[in-house]
Amino acid sequence: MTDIVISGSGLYTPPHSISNDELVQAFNQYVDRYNTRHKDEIADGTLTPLEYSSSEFIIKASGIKSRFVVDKEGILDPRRMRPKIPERADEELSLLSEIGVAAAEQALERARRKAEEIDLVIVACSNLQRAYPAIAIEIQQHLGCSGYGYDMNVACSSATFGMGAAADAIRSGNARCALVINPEITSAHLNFRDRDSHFIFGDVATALVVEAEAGCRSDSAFRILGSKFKTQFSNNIRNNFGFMNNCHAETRDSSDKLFRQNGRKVFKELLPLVGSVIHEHLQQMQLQASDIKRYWLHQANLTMNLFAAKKLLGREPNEQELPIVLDRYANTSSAGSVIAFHLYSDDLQPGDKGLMSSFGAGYSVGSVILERC
Ligand code: CO8
Repeated sequence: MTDIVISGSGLYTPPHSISNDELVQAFNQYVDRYNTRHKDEIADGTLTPLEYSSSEFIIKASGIKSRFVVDKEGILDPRRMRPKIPERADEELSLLSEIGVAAAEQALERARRKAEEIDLVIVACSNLQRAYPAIAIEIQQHLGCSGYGYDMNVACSSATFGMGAAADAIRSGNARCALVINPEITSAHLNFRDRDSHFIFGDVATALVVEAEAGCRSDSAFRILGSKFKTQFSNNIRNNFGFMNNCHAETRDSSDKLFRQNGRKVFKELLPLVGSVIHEHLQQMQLQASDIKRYWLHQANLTMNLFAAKKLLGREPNEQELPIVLDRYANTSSAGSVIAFHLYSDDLQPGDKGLMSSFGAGYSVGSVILERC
């Protein structure tokens, strides 16, 4: 069977960072304004007042200290609480493509590939900015790639599922060299007025070049030893945004058309699923958890990652084994495990093994075992 490698990775980080204190200050100003505006209903008991958010809660519950965003001003304006992202003309490159291209160009350079050598572009992410034409085809055209491209969405697991799809396309002979791109403008799908979730997400884009090992020019490639995927339906992470919204003018802008979740239930239900998928994957590959030098896990919650790694290893993981980027990037949906891989893989030696795992809405879990070439 053809050996497939990740021959390069890329990361685009937006220019603005928002600290927990800045985010909480804007949220609390919004709360004050709301409670003042509705003081009569609150006084007569017909409306519950909104409660303050707190930086202490955010850091304790999630491990997140700050997040990068494409626009800071609009999010921190208590009268607006959403990013200011001007609409672009059809002739202009879309924002999702723009940040995807920035990550892709870096990945191509690391893989020592030219865009013309790419014959498959997969945009795999949670937050596609339009229905069609596919963002992947726009990027394909912009970069000058050949072959074909398509968008896919498996929420936070999109990156690993996208890598699997790219590897399958190369093995079957449909493609020779693929770009898997994860542009996430999560700030456009996040309800910054929701105390439970306003702190969770950040914007970013990542990209990977996936190709056959034979002919690979990169000196920092990772062989894909195997992958395992699992999905199981749940409503606990949900966003009802879609083209059917147009049929219901009354509810078109309601809060269920943005991200919402039952975080506690997600924690309880998803964690065992992640543990079992990774455990079974290691067993199938006849590997022990201790054979894995690095775990590039989905970056949603610090406690969750520490718990998952401890369960696998039977002891506390150290910082080298379990790199964390969510403290400064927050949850970047599909891109989280790829950021960890991009920033924390150069030091691994030939033969060292690492495991990338993403998990989230669906539910969905992806596990990919890699070996430094
Ligand atoms: N400030 C102060 N207090 C707060 C706040 C706040 N901001 N928010 C909640 N509280 C209070 C609550 O009211 C509650 O109070 P009480 O005990 O009196 O009822 C208390 O704090 C505890 O609240 P929770 O039980 O909600 O807190 P948790 O400890 O469970 O932490 C988390 C909440 C951080 C959400 C946690 O449950 C978590 O991380 N769960 C896992 C979530 C996860 O991994 N989700 C994956 C989603 S990502 C994905 O799949 C991609 C989707 C697509 C991306 C969309 C982009 C927008």
